[in-house]
Amino acid sequence: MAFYQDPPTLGNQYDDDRVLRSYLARALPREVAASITPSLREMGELAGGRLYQLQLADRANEPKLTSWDAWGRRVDQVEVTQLWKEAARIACERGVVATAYERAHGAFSRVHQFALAYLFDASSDVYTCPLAMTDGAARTLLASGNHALIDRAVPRLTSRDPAAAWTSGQWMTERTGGSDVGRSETAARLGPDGAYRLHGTKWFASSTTSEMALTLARPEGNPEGSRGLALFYVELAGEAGRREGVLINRLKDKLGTRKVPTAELTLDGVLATPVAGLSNGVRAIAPMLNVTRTWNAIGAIAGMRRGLALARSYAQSRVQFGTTLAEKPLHMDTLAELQAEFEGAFHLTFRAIELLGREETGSLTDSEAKLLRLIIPLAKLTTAKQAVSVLSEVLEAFGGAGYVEDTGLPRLLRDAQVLTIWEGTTNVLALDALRVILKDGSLDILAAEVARLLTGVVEPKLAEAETSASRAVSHARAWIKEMASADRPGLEAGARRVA
Ligand code: MFK
Ligand code: FAD
Repeated sequence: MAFYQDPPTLGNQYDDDRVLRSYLARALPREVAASITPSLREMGELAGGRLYQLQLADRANEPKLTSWDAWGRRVDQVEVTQLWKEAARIACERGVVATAYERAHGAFSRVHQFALAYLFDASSDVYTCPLAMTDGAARTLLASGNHALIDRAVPRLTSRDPAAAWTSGQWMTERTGGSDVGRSETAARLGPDGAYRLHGTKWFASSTTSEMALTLARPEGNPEGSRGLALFYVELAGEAGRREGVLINRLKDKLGTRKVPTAELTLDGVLATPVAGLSNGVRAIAPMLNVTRTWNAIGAIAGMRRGLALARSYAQSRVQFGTTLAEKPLHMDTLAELQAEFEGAFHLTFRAIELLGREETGSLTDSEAKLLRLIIPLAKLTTAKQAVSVLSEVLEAFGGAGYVEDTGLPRLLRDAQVLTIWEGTTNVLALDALRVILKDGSLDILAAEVARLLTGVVEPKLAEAETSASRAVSHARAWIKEMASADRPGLEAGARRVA
């Protein structure tokens, strides 16, 4: 009889996740852990079951842009895929954003919310992109103190009712630069009616179907550079769903994130409301950057975990040279090394999340606030790189099947590659981290954190880790000191190594 392989399978993605469950048992008070477990188990069931099956079935579909109707009217309608529609409903009803704002468990609500996001992400075809920006927009509006906008948008951004809920876009990048946002050319013109209208181009706008966006534009007469930009709120949920003043020029043809309708936009007089004054827009949007970068790390660890779950399943059934791959010492050593990368990334990410939750509930010390400011760019840049290399190995763990589209596996690597680019590239975040270190002295705080985490560790292997971690921090400190005194280009060139 001919031989056929079985595809890898997934179980309940919460029950199967030893790392998540043991972390939650350590990090949360017993009653909080008990209270959130049913919601996580339910999400784990969806992620390994119905949503995963739908994702596989929906694999070849992509979002579609219709620019004109049959009678020549410009319509710019984007139709997203079936999985995205289902993911939107599930995310809304299960509170994948809302949980953080309902704060049923105080500072621990961020851990609960991001645990939901982590379980949901890998079966969502990157629907976590609009969710990240929605979370970031809610956080940014709340930080702005603009009560009119907070009252109008935040209840919708954090709603659990799919009929009422909004998502948000984040329109920062222009053709002039996504890193150097200060070069943005979009102008904000004040009309005789006292309202601002925006004119310009946004070069990458991922959440094309969102009901609102936060964006940067330069009020006329403002100086060049990032301080001359202001943060604006744009509402897109028009009466008939028409986006007055926004043209979708085309959807990008991308390596990955193929289900995300990333568009090039022309802002042709869209109405916009200043969020926090008429300058210093980058400073005003910074809360959004920190939240979406945390989501990026969640995307990285969720992708690694999914790849490893599939590879472990495959290793149980694939037979080569007389035994399953699970019985091959070298194959299992290969997977173990990937698992170690994933677990390190997981704990770094959730440490940032714990601090974020405490920041939002006003219980951070000064030095923890500095640690959080440093740990977010470090977590984003580190986990993104890990995801690319781990998922490249995961594909190899399937042999040729890992390279074949209808297994659904190549998507894992393609979707990981963007994690190093959007929300600040590796270099930009390394420079951000370096600036924070130079300004806040947070390297000492990081060193104290490493020492705290490893205190009392008796296993010889981990004691070795403590020594090498402490040594790395000392090297970075000595090197920065040497470079900072004389050599700015040398200092910048080493930012990645420091990070
Ligand atoms: C599962 C996946 C989920 C993720 C989905 C995401 C979808 C993709 C969406 C995108 O990619 S959106 C576009 C994201 N774009 C970026 O991340 C921009 C990358 N570039 C940078 O981050 C640059 O470093 C930056 C634009 C911030 C440089 O701006 P400036 O104005 O030239 O630099 P500056 O002077 O460092 O920053 C201005 C102010 O903001 C300063 O405060 P002050 O005015 O009080 O001095 C900074 O301290 C503050 N700031 C900058 N970054 C901050 C911050 N504050 C807190 N946190 C930060 N991260
Ligand atoms: P550049 O800024 O030109 O960078 C090019 C290279 O130069 C990079 O390697 C970078 O690391 C390096 N570099 C830049 N400055 C320095 C420096 N000072 N020192 C050393 N190296 C440096 N943007 C949005 O605003 N909203 C979105 O919804 C959105 N969605 C996206 C979706 C996808 C799929 C992608 C790929 C991008 C999206 N972006 C979005 C844009 C993204 O944020 C930018 O592409 C990113 O910030 C980099 O900007 P850039 O493309 O202009 O590259």
